[in-house]
This record gives sequence, structure tokens and C-alpha cells, in this order.
Amino acid sequence: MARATKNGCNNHGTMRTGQSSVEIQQSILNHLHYTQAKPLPFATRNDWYMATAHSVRDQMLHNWLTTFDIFMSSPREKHKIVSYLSSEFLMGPHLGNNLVNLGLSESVRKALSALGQDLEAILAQEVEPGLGNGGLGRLAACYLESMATLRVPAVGFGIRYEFGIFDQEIHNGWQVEKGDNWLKNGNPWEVRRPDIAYEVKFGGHTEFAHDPEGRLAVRWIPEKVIKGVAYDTPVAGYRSGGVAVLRLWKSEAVASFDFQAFNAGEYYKAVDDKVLSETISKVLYPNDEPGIGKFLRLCQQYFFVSCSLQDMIWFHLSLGRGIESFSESFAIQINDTHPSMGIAELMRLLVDEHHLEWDEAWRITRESFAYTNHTLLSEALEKWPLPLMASVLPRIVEIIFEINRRFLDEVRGLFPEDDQRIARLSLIDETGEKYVRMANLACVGSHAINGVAALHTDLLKKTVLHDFYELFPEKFHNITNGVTPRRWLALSNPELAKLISSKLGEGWLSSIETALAWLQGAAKNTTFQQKWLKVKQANKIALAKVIRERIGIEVDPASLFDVQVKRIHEYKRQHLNVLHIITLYNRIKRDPTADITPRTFIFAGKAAPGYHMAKLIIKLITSVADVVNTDPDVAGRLKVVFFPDFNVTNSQLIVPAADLSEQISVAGKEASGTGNMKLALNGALTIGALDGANIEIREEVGKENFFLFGLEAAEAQSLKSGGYNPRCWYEGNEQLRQAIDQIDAGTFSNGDRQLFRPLVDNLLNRDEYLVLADYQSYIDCQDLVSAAYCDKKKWAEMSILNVAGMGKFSSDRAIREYGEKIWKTTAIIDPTKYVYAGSK
Ligand code: 6GP
Repeated sequence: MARATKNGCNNHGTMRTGQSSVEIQQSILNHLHYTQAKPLPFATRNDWYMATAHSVRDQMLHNWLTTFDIFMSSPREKHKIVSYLSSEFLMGPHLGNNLVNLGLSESVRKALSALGQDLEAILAQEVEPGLGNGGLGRLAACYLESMATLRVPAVGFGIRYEFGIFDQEIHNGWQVEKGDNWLKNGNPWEVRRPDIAYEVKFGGHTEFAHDPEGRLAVRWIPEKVIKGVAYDTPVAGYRSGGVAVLRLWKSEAVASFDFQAFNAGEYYKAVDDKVLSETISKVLYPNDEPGIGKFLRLCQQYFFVSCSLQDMIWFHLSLGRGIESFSESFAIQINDTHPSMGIAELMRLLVDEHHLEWDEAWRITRESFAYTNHTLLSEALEKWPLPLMASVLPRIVEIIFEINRRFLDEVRGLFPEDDQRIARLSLIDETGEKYVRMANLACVGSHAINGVAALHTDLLKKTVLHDFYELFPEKFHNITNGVTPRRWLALSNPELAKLISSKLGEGWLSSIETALAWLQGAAKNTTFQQKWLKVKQANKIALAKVIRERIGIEVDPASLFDVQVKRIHEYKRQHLNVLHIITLYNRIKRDPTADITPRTFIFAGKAAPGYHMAKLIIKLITSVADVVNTDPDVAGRLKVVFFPDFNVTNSQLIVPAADLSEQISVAGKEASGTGNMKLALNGALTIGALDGANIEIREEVGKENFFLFGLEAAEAQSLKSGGYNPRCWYEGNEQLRQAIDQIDAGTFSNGDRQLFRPLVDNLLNRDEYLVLADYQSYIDCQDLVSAAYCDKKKWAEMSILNVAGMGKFSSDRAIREYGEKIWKTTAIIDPTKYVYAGSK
């Protein structure tokens, strides 16, 4: 086991990643003995997993402390830390990724095998921490990994939910939610820090009082105080020695209760109090829920931003700096509006607790904060009922009012007669019941605002945030999302990574932005194409095996694997995909000898528990599957699979096996998408509308290697504003009519005509996401896909060119852009101090 010297470092401050398999064996045995306290013959698979994880963590903690040492001894101007504030971090399983990044996979495999254990089985033991819904939570995880890789000093601040996103089971074709008890076997990756804890106030009232220096200041007398305790998880960079920290807050009662001090009544009150305090970090809320948020979610948001900001201030002051230079120590990125209360909280801390003047505090706050928007759906823009917020966070509401008063005064100065504009810009929505608009708070209190793909940023400027763009054009940036190629290629698709290494040599995983383009030269090479297809085939066989074992459906690995995996949402249009399946089915039924390219349709994704239409779409998919999969006329040429419980682990299995990536949201609704990037990076061709990052993917991979269909965003907009009537599209298209009529008539529901009525009604009468308008274009494009798939050589070439074009979509590129445009950070670890020893 690596032994730390007195200053916390071995090798005199250098980083180590490579350990021999003999050293690792010893370390695993030590942890089995001293951490798990298990005699060898009684060690369970989980004990072996825990011991292995602890051995790997030792190395990461060592690198982390070394990173910290180097940070502290580097020049002052480099002391800037990125604080990534996010209510979600969807990290995925840690062990495999850490092994890849530390270069330890082979030595750990060898060590385990010498101990009679199998690395794959140990990896399968890990329960992934599902602390996010999807999109922005997974993005946060990719970004932490890239910051570690690029050696940007970074902390991800969030909530240590006891229950993450629900586990999804499918019962009788319906989604059933199960609690996600991810901590039940212990979590070897985190370090609890009882000494890093902060108090957070809730409820009560405010009053004026004299502070210790005799100044009149506002004092918040809370009804309740809750403590946040830090849990740290190190995140390893790829072969760089860099380590980022994920610091998650757990809520606890402030005082532990003592038996003597309480009479019986107070004792029970104290117990109740403890339970209530711990409730705050109990559970992650699913997003996409209709209606406004819950009391507890409001508490969660304030709880974690308050702990995080107090922690940042503590660290800043402990560097010996004055409070007025806070923004030189921290660049705070808020991941959507969930942490935007941090703007008001930092003002509170600076004004009420550190006694700064308002203007000075406001300068610091604006210099510190930057806001990323992740959605164009107006219903997803957060707003909190004012009365609720005022009762839970009275002081925060006062501060928001004061920010608003000053801001609207400025706006009035610029647009004196424009009351409507002022009403739109106000942080308070007063059109009916009063709400606090969190996006408005985020825009006013940040120095930078960014969208996550070029189209998205453009639409933000033109629509959702148009008024703010007119006011502060210089604040707006676009930073197109990216994904980490370490998890999403090296780890999930090792054979493809190996094949790419055979062309590009080692080292390309740190520089895919430029390196992958070199694959273009190999795209037409027949031998390389054959190897390429062989890897894909092996991945498909592996997935087919899991589908057989888990779902009991036999799928043909030679068929085209057509994959749509993402949250279930009407704007993402899984039902458009289903209409295509029904159309193909009808072709077969009309002529069982029809020439159909065999396809396996694979869906996966969770629906928000309260989103009935999304749940009905799942039921539609599974119902169509039941009919299509068992119809003898189909003769196995079409198979439909709903793969349950989509999460990072399952995604790593499905993505490498995909031939076709379905990115079929209606143009103008998907902010970016990142699944589109992961699938293309694994050699799937995309069928997509011009939405989100699809547009940029198409530019990068070449339009001849992308299957484009559907309306453009501007066309979709004008079709709707011109009075879209879906019924006309239904009546004018025979195949479409037939498919919808079948759903309505109970063809897929054993004659039950009620089951899908809400869905059919919605499509025929509203069709907000233009499914019917895009239907024909989609079907025509799918016919091109089917024809293209028959030419294996051409398909392989297109697939290689897709991967070759994916350099831009590395999260390393995205992080560099954030660093340059927004955070103004520089890397701190001197690469000469880092020794990558490789695995022995
Ligand atoms: C998602 C967007 O829907 C997706 O398009 C994007 O790729 C992802 O964020 C990362 O930027 N949005 C969310 O997850 C969300 O909760 C409020 O938005």
C-alpha cells in the first residue's frame, strides 16, 4: 500500500498512478483485513469490491493531497477554484472509470486474478450513485472529470441524497418506481468530514439589531437551524494526476440530544427534530414533473448553496485574503437555476455577516457567478411561489426584493415608458399569484450566461432570455456541451478504443479534439472497416445476451440496432419512433414477403412519476412490442425492446452496440443533448432533426454521414403560429392515419379502446411537438437508413467518419472554453511534477 510521508506525499510531491499488481494485491488484502475486517474464507463479493475500491481510493487521495500541496505553493494569481454548483451529479459507477483514468486496469485485473477474483464480477458489484435525473446531472459529472484531467482546481458542490433517482421496473408494460437505496452496502468512495459543517437557517423572521461594532444590521431569527456536513469524493483526471472533488452536503440536526437534559416530551421533540433535519437531503426530486415545486425542494436548494458558499468563504479567508477579493478565489458556475438562490445567499453572507456595503457585495457577487441555462421549455423555467419562499427564507426574499428594486430602477432609466418590459424583467412575476423567477435572478446576478449548443444560445437570445440579451448582450456566450471520451469510449467500448489506438497510437484520449480526425484517413480502408464492424458486432452480441437474460426477448445481432435512449418526454418524440415501427409492421402485414431491413428497436428511459403522458408512451412501446415481437408474419425481422432502468451503467452497455442513434426531438426544444454525442462517438449514425447539438454534429461529421429529416426550428415555429392543425396531416396521409387508427382501435391493447385515447386525442387535437407534421419526412428518411445499412462497406465508412468527426464534442474542449471565456482560470499542476508510471 502507498505509504504517506509526513507531508502527506510520497515521491517528494510527485504524483503516482502506476502501481504494480503485487503492491495492489497487498493493498487489497490489507483493506480486506483492516477495513472490511473479514477473514479470507468469509469475504463476500461486496467485501472484495470494497477492498479493491479502497485500494484505488488510496491512490486518489494521495494525488488529491498532492494537488492541494501544489495549489497552496503555486503563485497567488493561480489560486482560483471553479465551484460547480449543481443540484445533481450523475457520476456513474466509480471503480471502472477510476481504473481507466489512473492507468490501473491491467494491474488490478492481475492482482485480483492472483487472489482468485474476477475484475468484471467486482465491477458489477458496484451500485451506481444515481444522484441526478439525466441531462444536466450527467453533464456535471463529465465536466468534473475533464476539470481533473485538465488540472483545473475544481470542486463540485451538491447534495448527498440518501435516495437517488428511482429505479425503474416494468410491470405489465407499465413503469413502476422503486426507491434507490444506493448506500445500503456502504460507499467506499466518500470521506465524511464531520469537521466541515455549516449551519443553515430556515423560517422565522428578521429584525434590525446592532452588530458587535455597533452598526445597525438585519438579523435573521430563524425558526429552525440545520447543519450540513461535507462528504468528499475524489474524481480522478485521466493520467494527469489532477483530482477534482465532489463535495456533497448531508443534512443533520444541529445538536445531538442528550438523555439527561430532556424530559420525556422534549426528548421526543428532539427526535422529531432530528428526523426533520435529516429529511432535507433524503431524496432527489425527479424533474419533468408538471406543476410547481415542493417545499422540501426549495429547502434543498437553499441548504446546499448556503453550505457551499459558507465553505468557499471560509477557505478564501483561510488563504489570508480579505473578503473583498472573494471573486479572485472562486469562479462559481451554476448548473441551471437550481442553485441560483446562491446569488441572494452570497449577498446575505457578505452584507449581514461580513458587513460589506451593498454595492461592494453586489460587485463581488456578480463577478463570482455565471449561469448555464439548460432548457428552452418555458414550463421548465423554475419559479417559486412568493409566499412559500417568504415563509421559508424570509431574509433571502428581502434581499431578492432589494436586488429587484435596484435592478428595475436601472431598467426604468433605460426604458422609461416600457412597463411591459419592466414587468417581464422583474424578478417577481406579478401576472397572477406572485412568484420569484429564478432565471431572472440568475441573469441579473451573473456576469456570464451561456447556452449549451449554438442553436440553443441563439434561441435563448431571441426568445426565453431576449429581454436580458437586449440589456446585457456582452454577458451571453455559447458553450456547446461535451462528453468525456474516457467513460464514454475507453471504459464502455474498450475494443473500439484499442482499434483506434492501433491507428492513432497511445495518448489520443487526452487530445481527442485534434486526434480523432486522423481516423478519416482510415475510413475507406477495407481491412480497418472489417475490424471496425467486428467490434460493433461483438458489442451487439453482448447486448443481445443481456436483453435475453433480463427481458427474455431474443434479438438478432445481425439486425440494425436502432436506439433511442433518454428521458421519456413528448418533445423527445419516442411516439414518432413508434409510428415508424407500426408503419413497418403494416408493410409486412400487407405483404409478408416485403423486403424489410431487419431491425431491433431499443428504447430505454425513465418517465417522471407524475408525468402521465410519458408513462403512457412507455406503455405504448411495450404494447407494440408485444404484438410485433410475436406476430408470425414478422418472422423476427422486427423486434422491439424496452430496456428497463436506464442509468449510466446500462447506458455504457447499450451505447457501444448502437447502429442508429435516434435524436428526433422537434427542432427548437432540445437544448443540446449529450446522448447524441455518446452514440456518435461509438460509431452510431444519427437520424435527427436540426435541433440542439445535432446541428453541430452534422457539421462535424459531414452531412452525407447524417440522416436529416424534419422541420427546422424556424419552420416549426411558423407552422405553429400559423395555426397548426394536426388533423389535416392525419387525414392527408394514409399510412399515418392507419397507424393512429390502429392505436385508437385497440390493435395493440387487446381491443381496449380507452387505454391510448389520451395520447391519440393529444396527437389529433394539439400535437404540440409536431409529430404528425414530421411523420412523412421521418419515414422517408428511415427508408434511406434501411437501404444504407444493406451496404456494409459504406456503412462502416460512414460510422468511422462519425467517430472521426467527434473531437469537438469532448468535455475537455468545453471546459477549456469555460476556462477562457468565463472563469479565467489557469491550470495549476506543473506537469513536470507529475509522473505517469503506466500500469505494470
Ligand atoms: C438538459 C437538456 O434537456 C439537454 O438537451 C442537455 O443536453 C442537458 O441538459 C445538458 O446541457 N436539461 C436538463 O437536464 C434540465 O433539467 C432544466 O434542464
